[in-house]
Amino acid sequence: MTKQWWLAVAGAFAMPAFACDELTVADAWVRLAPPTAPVMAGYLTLANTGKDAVTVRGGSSADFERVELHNMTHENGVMQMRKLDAIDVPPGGEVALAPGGMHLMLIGPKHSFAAGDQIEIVLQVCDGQQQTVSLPVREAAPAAADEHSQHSP
Ligand SMILES: [Cu+2]
Repeated sequence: MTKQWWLAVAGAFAMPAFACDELTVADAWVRLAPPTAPVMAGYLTLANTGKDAVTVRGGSSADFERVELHNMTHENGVMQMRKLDAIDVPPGGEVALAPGGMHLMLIGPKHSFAAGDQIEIVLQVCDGQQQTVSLPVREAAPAAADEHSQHSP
């Protein structure tokens, strides 16, 4: 009886934490789209400074009908867009959602946006945890993410 009690306590402490580490977000932006555009694309780099992998399972925004995780791939010379169920950010690693690759697909804008607006997106991470990120609306990629900036003389 006593032994079982101790096992139960040990088990409780050994259980994986439901809370996972927060992701650090950089280079976040949403590409400005015409007011009639049915979707917009959001980009950001997710960095995990914790010891455990952090899984992003999706997102939502008050400004859109829904938010999906997407990936662009080249298949037989054709660009294809696929919905992802989740994106894993490994411990100590980072994952870039950037033009031409993975992105946040913002579906069904509820109003129009202008450059400089901030779009708040709630990411679903790990087991039901939420992390709110703010993405500024821009006409083009931030200079830091522009590969041409590396070619300056
Ligand atoms: Cu997409």
